Parts: sequence; structure tokens; C-alpha cells
Amino acid sequence: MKTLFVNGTLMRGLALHPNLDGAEFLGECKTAPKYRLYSINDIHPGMYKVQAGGVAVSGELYRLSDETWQKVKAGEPRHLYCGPVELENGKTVDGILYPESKAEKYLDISKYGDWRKYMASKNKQEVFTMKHIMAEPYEFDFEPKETALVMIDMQRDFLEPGGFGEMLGNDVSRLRTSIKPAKKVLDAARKAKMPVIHTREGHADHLLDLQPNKKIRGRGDKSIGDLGPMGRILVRGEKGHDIIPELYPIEGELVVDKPGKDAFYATDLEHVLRQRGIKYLILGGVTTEVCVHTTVRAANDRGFECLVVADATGSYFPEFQRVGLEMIKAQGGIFGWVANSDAVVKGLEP
Ligand code: C5J
Repeated sequence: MKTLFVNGTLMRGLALHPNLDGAEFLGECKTAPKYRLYSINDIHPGMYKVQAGGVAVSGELYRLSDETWQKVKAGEPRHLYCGPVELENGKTVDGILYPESKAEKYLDISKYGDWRKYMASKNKQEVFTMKHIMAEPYEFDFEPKETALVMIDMQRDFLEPGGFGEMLGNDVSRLRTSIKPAKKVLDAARKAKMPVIHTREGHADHLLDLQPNKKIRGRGDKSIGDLGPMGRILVRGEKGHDIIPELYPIEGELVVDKPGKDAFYATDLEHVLRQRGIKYLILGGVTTEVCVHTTVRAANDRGFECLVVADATGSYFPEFQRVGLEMIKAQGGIFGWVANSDAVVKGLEP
């Protein structure tokens, strides 16, 4: 058994640390005043230890089985490390620490000492300035501070020759036209310091999160979990499951792993968006009629205003691409708005 300090989660570990599934919540606590706290693109907090000028950081304590502890260590990005964290009561436990060199480029929020207090104060102080993107069926009005870019499933298994999409008999070049426009929008969002979230469709290596109907659908020789040219098909950690190099997430961007077509199903996406105060989503990705559509519909039902970047999406079927986009903006924008990448990039300019 291990005890782990987690800085600033919001829902007793369930929120930003899916790796903590199965951990026992022991209570809230503070560190000794020896740390600095950073906001990583306002998506999650990071902290590191200092020799002088540190503050006490609020967080939560968990008891973990050895197996969960291994999952936590394996699940954190490579540049994060687990190390000893000194608590206010003098005890030392393990915690997730951020190297000082990596934290430097992010906003120092140490004076709050608490991720939740920082987020609350931010929401109060900010001056809101609506912006517009020329879209269909009419202008998309959005508040940049409440907007996130969501890139859906830009994975090798869907976009690259040899992947699952091609094994199913599809022509991947139809999806690859979306890469350049998606990169333009990604760059514009990064420049505008807008939160960026990438999703990946896939399953744990034990496949216990794979519904039997999804496993057998298609009646192909091979299906999800079987060995393909890029590793086990749509299995997390395999080459084919990862995001294509052209659109690879940069540090601080959130990657949401989803077992379904809907990015809200069995993920913490909604919680992350709500706690960040996000109300508007700009979406690209593949495929238009499957995961983009399912996610946009789910987001719309949850009250998010969705703009789909037409040329940053793609389908293996030209008619589905056209009709998929039509359906979003039909009936006065029944699911949301549609615009081209140029209009989105223009709308994101300062
Ligand atoms: C599919 C997806 N098409 N990301 N997945 O199976 O659209």
C-alpha cells in the first residue's frame, strides 16, 4: 500500500486522474511550505519543490494498492515524476511533481496555494469580450476565455496506411486532407493560448472496456485488439492508437482516451470542461459522421456551443462528409455551426 498526495484535484481523485480509479480517498491536506504551484494551460495544476520561497499547496491524499500505484506512475507523462512530498504535519508521502525547468513557462499561481481557489478567482476577475467566426448557418459568437479546441481521434489507425481504417477497406487519403487545415487551427489555438484537448479512441490492453458488439462489428478477419501492422488495433499504447505526428499534442495539452465514439462516454471530458469554465467548443477530427458527429451531438445536449471546422474533419465516404456537415448546421444549427479553417483562424486572431 502507498499513500499519494495529489495537488488540487477536484472530485476526490476522480476528475483529473483516471489512473486513480480504485484508490481510497483519505482526505484533504496541505504540503509543508516548500513548493511552487503552476497552472498548466489552466487545464491542470503542477507543483515542484524549491529551496526557498515556497508555499503550502492544498491537495488530497489517497491510499493506493501497489497495482494502482504502478498505473499512476505509468500513466503520468514522461517528464513528470513521482517523488517524496513533505506534508504540513511533517509526514512524507509520494506525490506527482513537476520539474522546475518545465514549469517555468506556465503561470505561477503559488500565491493561491490551491488550484480550486485559483480557478474560482479567475472566473470572477476576467473581463469577457465576445468574438465571432463567420460560419453557417450564421455567425458563431464565442467567448475566447470559455472556448476549447477539441481534436477528435486524429490517430494513425484511422489516418495512416496500414491502420485499422485501411484494413476495413477504406481509402485513408480521404481523411488525410483534413491534416493541414487541422494543423492551421491547432497552431492558431495554441497561439491564442486556448486549451487544446485531443481525444483517442481505443481500449485498455485487457480489452475489458471493449463492448462485445464493438468487437465483432464489421465481421472482418481482424478486429479491435488483434495484431495489425501498427500493433494491436485501437489498443492504448500501441503505435496505431497514437495521434499522427503532424498533430501531436504538445506539453500541457490534455489527451482524453475514450472507449466509445462519444468523447463524453466513460471519460472525464465533461468534468474537465466544466471546471475550466468552457462553454464553446471548436472541433475537428475524424471521422465526420462517426466520432465527430457523436461527440458534437453529446456536447450539444450538455449545453456546449459547438463549431465544427469543416475542412479539418474527414470521412472515408464523400457523401457522408457532405451530409454529416449539412446535418450539423441544418434547421438553424440543430447541433451547432460549421466553418472553414480559414474563417476559424481569422476568428482566433488577437
Ligand atoms: C470510427 C471514429 N470511425 N473516430 N471512429 O470508428 O470516427
